[in-house]
Amino acid sequence: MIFKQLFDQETWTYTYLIADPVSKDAVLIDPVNTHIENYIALLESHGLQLKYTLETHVHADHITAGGLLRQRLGAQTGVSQLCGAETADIQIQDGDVFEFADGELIKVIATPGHTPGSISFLWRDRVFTGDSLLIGGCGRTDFQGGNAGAQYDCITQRLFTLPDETLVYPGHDYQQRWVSSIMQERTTNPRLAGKSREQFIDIMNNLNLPKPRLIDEAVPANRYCGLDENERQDAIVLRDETLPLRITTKTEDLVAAAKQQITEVTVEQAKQLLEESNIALVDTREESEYAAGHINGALLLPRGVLEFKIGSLPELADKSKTILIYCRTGGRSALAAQTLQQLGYNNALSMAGGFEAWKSSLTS
Ligand SMILES: N[C@@H](CCC(=O)N[C@@H](CS)C(=O)NCC(=O)O)C(=O)O
Ligand SMILES: [Fe+2]
Repeated sequence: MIFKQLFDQETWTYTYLIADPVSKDAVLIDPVNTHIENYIALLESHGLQLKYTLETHVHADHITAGGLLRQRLGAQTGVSQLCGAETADIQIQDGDVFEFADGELIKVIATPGHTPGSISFLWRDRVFTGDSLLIGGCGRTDFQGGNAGAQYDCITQRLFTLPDETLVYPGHDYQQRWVSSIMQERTTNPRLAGKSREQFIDIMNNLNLPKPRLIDEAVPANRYCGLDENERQDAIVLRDETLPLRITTKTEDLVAAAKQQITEVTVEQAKQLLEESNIALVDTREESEYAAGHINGALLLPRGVLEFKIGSLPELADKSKTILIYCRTGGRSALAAQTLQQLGYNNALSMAGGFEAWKSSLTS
């Protein structure tokens, strides 16, 4: 597996990349908007496909790159449902499990206190605690609905009960420390080790920290996955209110849900449509697949960059035009047709069986 701890020195924020070099699935935890180009370059350098961006909470001190990464790469954004970030694709709940690559699991542990929607992510032997538990400290609880008692309870009952050797990767560190462990924090964290709930609450109520510099800008932006005001309206349109808010982790589930909402046509029907009318034909596979062979006249529009690139294709400017989409076997094209519907195209059709079915119809 690929694991990288990235650092934003402006806000002392840690971002984490977890990826599988075989399946190419990648996940980013707490990405920062100013680093978007670095993330894209990093993903590209390993040939990775970003599947999810996950937030530990609605941050007060920096703006997330989640919304931009959705626009640019099609990655789904995940934020706790208690964060009030309604444009996030996945409204995360305690106990949710994100599956990626071949059986890699990221488990969600609700750790409220710094904010009501703060969560931690457990992957293999490491836990990403956001600002719930920091190295030798913890996130403040004096704004954004913070609650010191809740923070004490979740740290002592949920995080400190993980195996001692579990590595703790925090959301920030203001002294250039990178990683800790559950045992180290349980036994040495000055706010928690040997402290009662009352003592902890007393400490937290007397920190007297200045307000984060960017709070007035960051909190509202992060509730829209970091998008600025001009982009928010689009984000609302993109979010499909008819999809369940619960997470669907398996691609097959997403495809099955998409197929309920879109219209599929057979290869024979597709051929007829192409002969009879002026429709747009879209190949939504990757560039390399397209280069290896495609249906004559098809426009290349890979699903991962669909929302991002569609505006540059004049053939797709008319949203009432019939658009026939295909991929290799019909899964990605169903998802792409669904996305087009969400973008306001009312005649997007997916070709069942994809290019494979098309090729066998020519030889049979
Ligand atoms: N000086 C920083 C303060 C950042 C801050 O308050 N960070 C929050 C997390 S969002 C916190 O809990 N800090 C804990 C601490 O400073 O001990 C800024 O202006 O951004
Ligand atoms: Fe925070």
